[in-house]
This record gives sequence, structure tokens and C-alpha cells, in this order.
Amino acid sequence: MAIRFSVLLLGIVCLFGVQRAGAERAAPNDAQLHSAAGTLEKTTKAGWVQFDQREFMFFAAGKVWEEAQSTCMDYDAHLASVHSDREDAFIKRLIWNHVGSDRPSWLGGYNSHVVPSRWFWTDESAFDFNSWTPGQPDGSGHCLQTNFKGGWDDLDCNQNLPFVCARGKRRGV
Ligand SMILES: [Ca+2]
Repeated sequence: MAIRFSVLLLGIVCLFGVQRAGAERAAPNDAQLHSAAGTLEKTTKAGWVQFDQREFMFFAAGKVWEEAQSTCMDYDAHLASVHSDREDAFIKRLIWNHVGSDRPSWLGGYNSHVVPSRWFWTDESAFDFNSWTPGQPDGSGHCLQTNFKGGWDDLDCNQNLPFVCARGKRRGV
């Protein structure tokens, strides 16, 4: 009887230990994490990830660029604009953290049909930074994807890609 009780007690202790370990593993979701650049990142309860003064969300389900932008707007957001290497690296890390790969994804860049060299962001912030893959943009589309051979690419807007939305105060605004 004493042995059986001991086994039962051991079982309870082990179960409690496993639960505790599980809770500790889950904790970083809500913890404040420091990126390689030393910037504070924090996942909000709704799943948006705070970076500097904006919140970002990766949507894994592929959509054409215009529908992706429309989905962002449903969340009071836009397809993400990018204004620095830090933001570019953050967005790539956000995608990696969700899918475990450098999945090509839509950002908010689009170009003028009249003057193809002119690029804009859907959030109307200045197109003051770029991270084009060498040889891009090559005129293959009017919408901007990231994670194309490590950088940005102009692509046919009717392709279905995952996408990144951003909301909140834009840099420099
Ligand atoms: Ca291209």
C-alpha cells in the first residue's frame, strides 16, 4: 500500500513538473524579447508583434496583392512599408518565426504604371529605403515581394502570396 502510494505521489510530482516545464517554454510568447538589433519586440495578445512604434502581423494564407492589402485594412493596417535595414530584417524574422523558412511574401510596395521606376507604399509613407535583390526590379510586375533570393522583387500582383501587415504610427510621421 505504501509503495503504491509512493508511485502515485511520484506520478503527481512528475506530472506537475512537466506542466511547469511546459509553462516555462510558453512564457517567451508574452515576454519582452530583444532582437539582434537590440530593439524591443513584444507580441500583443491579439498576435500582432510590436516593433518600434508599429505592430506587424504575418498572414500565411496566400492572396493576390490587392486582396492582401484589403485584408490588412480590415485590421486598420496596411501591407507593411519598410524604411530601414532593421525593419527589413525584422520582417524577414517575423516570416521565419511563423513558417520556418524565408517564404516570399507581399509587402506594401507598388509602382507607377506610367513611370515604373517610381515606387510607393500603400500606407503613403515615403519610399525612402529599398532592399532590391540584384537585378530587380526588372519590370516583371507592379507589386513588391520580399524574400526573393534574399531581397525584394517586383512581381505580378495576381500571384497568391502570404503577406505582412503593419499598423500604428509610421516612421518619420
Ligand atoms: Ca521581378
